[in-house]
Amino acid sequence: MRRGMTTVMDSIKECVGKALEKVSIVDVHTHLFNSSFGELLLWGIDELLTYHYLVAEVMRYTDISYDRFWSMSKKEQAEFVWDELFVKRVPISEAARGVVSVLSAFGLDLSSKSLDTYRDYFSRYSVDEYVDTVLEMAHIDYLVMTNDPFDEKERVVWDGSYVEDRRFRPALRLDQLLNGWLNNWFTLKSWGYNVGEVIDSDTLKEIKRFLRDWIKRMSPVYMAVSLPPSFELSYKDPASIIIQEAVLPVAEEFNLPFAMMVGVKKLSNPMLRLAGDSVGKANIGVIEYLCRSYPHNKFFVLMLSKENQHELIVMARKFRNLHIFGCWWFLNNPSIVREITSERLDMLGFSFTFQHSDARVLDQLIYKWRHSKDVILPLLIERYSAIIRSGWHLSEVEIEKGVNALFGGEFQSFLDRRF
Ligand code: FIX
Ligand code: ZN
Repeated sequence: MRRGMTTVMDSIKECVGKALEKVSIVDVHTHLFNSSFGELLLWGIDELLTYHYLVAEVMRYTDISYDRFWSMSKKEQAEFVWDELFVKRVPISEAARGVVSVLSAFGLDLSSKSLDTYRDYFSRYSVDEYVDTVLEMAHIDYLVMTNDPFDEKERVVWDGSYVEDRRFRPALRLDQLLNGWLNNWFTLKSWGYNVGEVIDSDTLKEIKRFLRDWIKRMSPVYMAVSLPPSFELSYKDPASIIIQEAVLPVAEEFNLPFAMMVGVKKLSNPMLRLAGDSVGKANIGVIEYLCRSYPHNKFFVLMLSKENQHELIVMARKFRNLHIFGCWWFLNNPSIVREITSERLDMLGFSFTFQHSDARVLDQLIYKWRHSKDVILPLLIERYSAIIRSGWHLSEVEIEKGVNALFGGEFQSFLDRRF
């Protein structure tokens, strides 16, 4: 790219655009399932419209009771959302625009605003055809599921009908074990693990056996937990004890990252159910202490509060066993993705994972990645232009390599490292 500066800038735009179009994406955190999990895999227009982000948004425009909304069928809820957010108003919020992006990607006529026409279109696909189509359209190499052994519907699949699909990799989710110990220790006992409510050395030994059993069964990419903003390390807190005395030792044994998703205030508004969670600033000192005290463990972290982002990026500079990822949930809006990603590029170069989808509905992969690429395109053009202005000689291959790193390549390297 050694031509005159103007053509160089034009060719950077073209090269970055091409690299973003062709990159094969690793989606490091989703709530999707492969088709062997049956109805747990959500897809299609009615699931798109009843995504909990849109439920929270639609309830702001109405005074119907929450019970009245929840008493509607999925189809009626979808029609209610469609009418309020797409017929009566322009769908300009990120989650609403996402539905528009999906419908456009399939070339559907949006001027008709006919929900039944869209339903009819999607009804022509079998689930496996639709999985292939969506993963192809979104350029997904593989995605990581969220797998909870305590979820009855899911455990049945693991006990029998699970069929591996390399495009859907498991993650062992530990919220019920860690945050729900007092309610769930007896379930663990009923499964044959000789645990007691008091977390003594014998119970810790059995918790480790449970973890090893599920790691051998699932071959997870990582173990994960979502933690409240109030989470602190304390030998009075079951989650804190089990993390330090069981999860981290077993994670190190299998060289698995421990994913900590920090800052979710569960059920701020319980009437909204899954849509009722909110956010709080967490104590970055917890991440700092764990990364420093467990140098042979790998920590895969995202935080939900915008106020935590700067200090998390600085912490990632201090600890190579900390890999930060994604613009999570309330952060996954262009204005904030732009700000967070700019600072990460400035301070971490390529040593982070730009984004994840957190998709709950298969079709969302199409819009979440399209929208994210639209945000990062100008940021990368600006940085590559700046490095050329500073005198660097840049090749097309180097641009592609950088994009690959940010879309899962550096994550894969982090998985392979043993500290
Ligand atoms: O804990 C999590 O994995 C969160 O991402 C979810 O609980 C949340 O509902 C979500 O899907 C956010 O995007
Ligand atoms: Zn999630």
